[in-house]
Amino acid sequence: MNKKSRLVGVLIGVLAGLAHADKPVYVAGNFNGHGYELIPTPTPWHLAKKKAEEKDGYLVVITSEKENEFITELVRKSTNGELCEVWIGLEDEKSEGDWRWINGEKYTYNNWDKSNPSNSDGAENAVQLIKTDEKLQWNDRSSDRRCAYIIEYDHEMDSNGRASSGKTKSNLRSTR
Ligand SMILES: [Ca+2]
Ligand SMILES: [Ca+2]
Repeated sequence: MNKKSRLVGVLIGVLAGLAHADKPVYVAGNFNGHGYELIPTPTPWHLAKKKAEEKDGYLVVITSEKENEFITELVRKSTNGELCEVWIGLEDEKSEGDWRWINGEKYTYNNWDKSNPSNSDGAENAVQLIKTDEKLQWNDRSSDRRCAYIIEYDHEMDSNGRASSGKTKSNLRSTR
C-alpha cells in the first residue's frame, strides 16, 4: 500500500466513524408546500414550542401517513440512518386524553406506539417521536424532558435550507 492509498484508508475510517455518530444534526426540508427543520439541541417541550413560535413556525403537526413518512426520513437524515427522540406539537395538558395539535388542526391521524399514550405517573402531556422496530412512533412524555424538536412552517424553506419566515420573505421582496 503506498502512502496515498494509506491516507485514503485513514480518511475513509474517519468518515465511517462520523457516520456512526448517533447525535442528531440540523437538517431541513420541504414537503407539500411546508418547510421543516430539525433542531438537534435537547430542549424541554414548552421551550421548544416557544422557540418555534419566535421563528413564526410551530412544533411539527403530523396529520397524514405521507407526512409521517417524510418526517421519518428527515429524522434519519439528521442521525445518519438512526432514529431518535423528537418533540412534536401534540399535547393533552388542558384535559387528560384530549389530544390537541398546537396549530388547531383536527386530531384524526395518529401513530401511537402500542403501549402509549400511557400518561405514566399522571404527568405525560406532551408527545415525542420514539424509535420502535425501525419505525418512529408516538409516546406521551413529561414535557420537562429535553429532546430535539422539529419546527414546521406554512411555507417552504429557502434554497439555502434556512427558515424563510413570512417576514423574511417580504423583506426579500422589498430588497432591490
Ligand atoms: Ca396526559
Ligand atoms: Ca408514555
